[in-house]
Amino acid sequence: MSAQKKLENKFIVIEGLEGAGKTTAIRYIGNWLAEQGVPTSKMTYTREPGGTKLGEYMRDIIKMDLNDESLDDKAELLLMYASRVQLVEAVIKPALAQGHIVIGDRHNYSSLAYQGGGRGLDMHFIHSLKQLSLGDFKADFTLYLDIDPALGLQRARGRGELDRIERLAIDFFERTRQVFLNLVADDESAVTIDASKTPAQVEKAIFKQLDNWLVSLK
Ligand code: Z5A
Repeated sequence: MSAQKKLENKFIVIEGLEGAGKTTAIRYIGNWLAEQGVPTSKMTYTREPGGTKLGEYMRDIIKMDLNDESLDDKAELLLMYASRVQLVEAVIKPALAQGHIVIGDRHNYSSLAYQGGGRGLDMHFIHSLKQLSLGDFKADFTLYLDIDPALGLQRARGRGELDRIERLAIDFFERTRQVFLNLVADDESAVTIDASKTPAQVEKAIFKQLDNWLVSLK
């Protein structure tokens, strides 16, 4: 079977802390897919929160700074899921059904890591919410870009002002990172990439992991 055929209907997700280089890595994934003969017309890119008209409104709310009212942690989680369900049902599933490869900038791991690890919300609650709203739907392959939070935030800072979540204390991101690492360790369809390396080294590592994954596909 050709590589292109094997890759049809696959959902690849990139995860990581801010400044890990997800945006950059997504370009590398697109280049790798093109090398496998996948036409760009068969690649669908998504981001979370967001990726749909309604989801982008929710993203604005999530990032919004309200001086006189703070977003409750559970409300934040529910907004992440509202945005995700809208994206999965309106964009991701239809694209996969048409044989597209979907490349997602963040997905379910982010809620477990940020809202579960960072905010300290109950993991069972998040797992139940995921199961109730999306059932067994999950990424076929997850690339987690691992970075020391201090370095990630330094990179993010170089790009402009930090948002509401990015301004949280460093231990929030340490807890978030730990959950990401635990999730990858327990998931055979997920790998860790050392994102502290140079862009060229990160690109090489991503290509290598994608090559290995492709070989494993039937
Ligand atoms: N969030 C959540 O809490 N729960 C959820 O369920 C979901 C999300 C889905 C989304 O913000 C926020 O929502 C995020 C998590 C939370 N909040 N925080 N904090 P976002 O989408 O706006 O932000 P992001 O996902 O964190 O993306 P980012 O900040 O743009 O990071 P990035 O895409 O990983 O980084 P980048 O833009 O590719 O790179 C950052 C800079 O580093 C840039 O100048 C690059 O040129 C540079 N860079 C990239 N790679 C390298 C290497 N290898 N070396 C040196 N410099 C590099």
